[in-house]
Amino acid sequence: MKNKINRLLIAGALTFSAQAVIAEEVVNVYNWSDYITPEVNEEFTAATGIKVVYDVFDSNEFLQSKLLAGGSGYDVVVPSSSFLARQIQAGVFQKLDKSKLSNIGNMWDVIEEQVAQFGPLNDYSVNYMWGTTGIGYNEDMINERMDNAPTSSLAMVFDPDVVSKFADCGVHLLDAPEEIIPAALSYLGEDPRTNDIDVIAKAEAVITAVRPYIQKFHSSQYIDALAAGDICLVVGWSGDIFMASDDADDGVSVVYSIPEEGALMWFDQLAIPKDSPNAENAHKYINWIMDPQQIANATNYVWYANGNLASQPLLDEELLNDPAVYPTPEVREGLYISPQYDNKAQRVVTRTWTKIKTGQ
Ligand code: N2P
Repeated sequence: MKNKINRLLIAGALTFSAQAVIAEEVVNVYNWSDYITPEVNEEFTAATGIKVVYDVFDSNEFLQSKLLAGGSGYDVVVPSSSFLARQIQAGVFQKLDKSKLSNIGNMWDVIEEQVAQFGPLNDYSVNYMWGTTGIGYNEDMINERMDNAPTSSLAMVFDPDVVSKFADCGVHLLDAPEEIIPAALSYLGEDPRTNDIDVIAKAEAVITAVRPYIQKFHSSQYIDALAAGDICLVVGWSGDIFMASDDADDGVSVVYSIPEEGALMWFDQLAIPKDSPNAENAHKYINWIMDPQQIANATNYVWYANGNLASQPLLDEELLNDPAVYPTPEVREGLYISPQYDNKAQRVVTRTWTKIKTGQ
C-alpha cells in the first residue's frame, strides 16, 4: 500500500515536471488588434507544441514606448515600417536568422522593395500585412445629411463646412499623428512626407479647425462603432473598415474609399526584439506566418493585403481583385509611404498632436 502511494507520488511529480517543461515552450507575440484569425495560432501550437501568448495594441507609439523601455518580454512584435526603421537604429531589434526561415522564398519582392526604402528592414523583419489609411463612412447617414457628399475626398473630414454636417452622427480619427498629419497635408496639396516644420504647422491649422466636429481620436473602437451605426465617418485603416462593413448590423452599409488626394500605404513588419526570451520560437512563429496557407487564412479573415506572393492563389478572389485591398498599379500611383521624421520634425509632430487632442 505504502509503495503504491509512493509510486503515485512519483508519477505525480513526473507529470508535474513534464508539464513544467511543456509550459516553457512559449512564444510571446504582440500584434495589432483585429489582425489575425485565432486558427493561425491554434494550429501553430498543434503543429509545434509551442504555446502562443498573444497580446494586442492599436498604436505604434504605444508599442515603441514598450520596446524602448526594454524587457518587454515579447518575442515577436509588429511595428510599421517607419517606426521599425527608427527602432532598428535605436538597437531594439536582432537580425533575423534567415537559415531558420525556410518559407522566406514565398515573400513578395514588390513589398520588400517598398519596405527597403526605410532602411535595412529586410534584414530585421518580414512583412506581415500592409494596407492604406482612408475614409470609412456609413452611406445612409452621410446621404441623409448632405447631397453629393465628397465621399472620396479628404474634404469629408478636413473641410469644416463638410464635416460639421456629420458631427451629430459621430466622426472618429485615428489616434495616429504620423498618419493624420500627413493626410491633412495631402488634403492641402502639400508633401505629406515633409520634414519642414512650417509646412507641418499647416496641418495643425487644418485639424484644429475641424477639431470641434471630431468625437474621438481612437484607433480601434471605430470598427464596432461603424458596424453598429454609432458613428458615420472615420479616417481609419482599410481592412478595419472592411471588417466593419462585413460585421455591420442589418441595414447598415459601410464603405471604404481611398482618398483622391492620395493615401498612406503602410507596412507592418514581424520582428524579434534583441532581448526576446524565446528567439528560437520567434523564428518558428514567423516561419509559420510565412506559410502561404496560414497567411492566406489570416488575410481572408481580416481583409488586409499581405506581403506573401505564394499566398495569392489561396486568397478569396474577391479580395485579390479588389483594388482597395490589392491596389492596382494605377491606384498605387496615388499612394505615398510614411514620412521619415528627423528629430526636430518628430518633436514637432508629437507636440502638435497633443495640442490638437487636448485643444490647448
Ligand atoms: C489592424 C490594424 C492595422 C494596422 N486592426 C495598422 N498599421
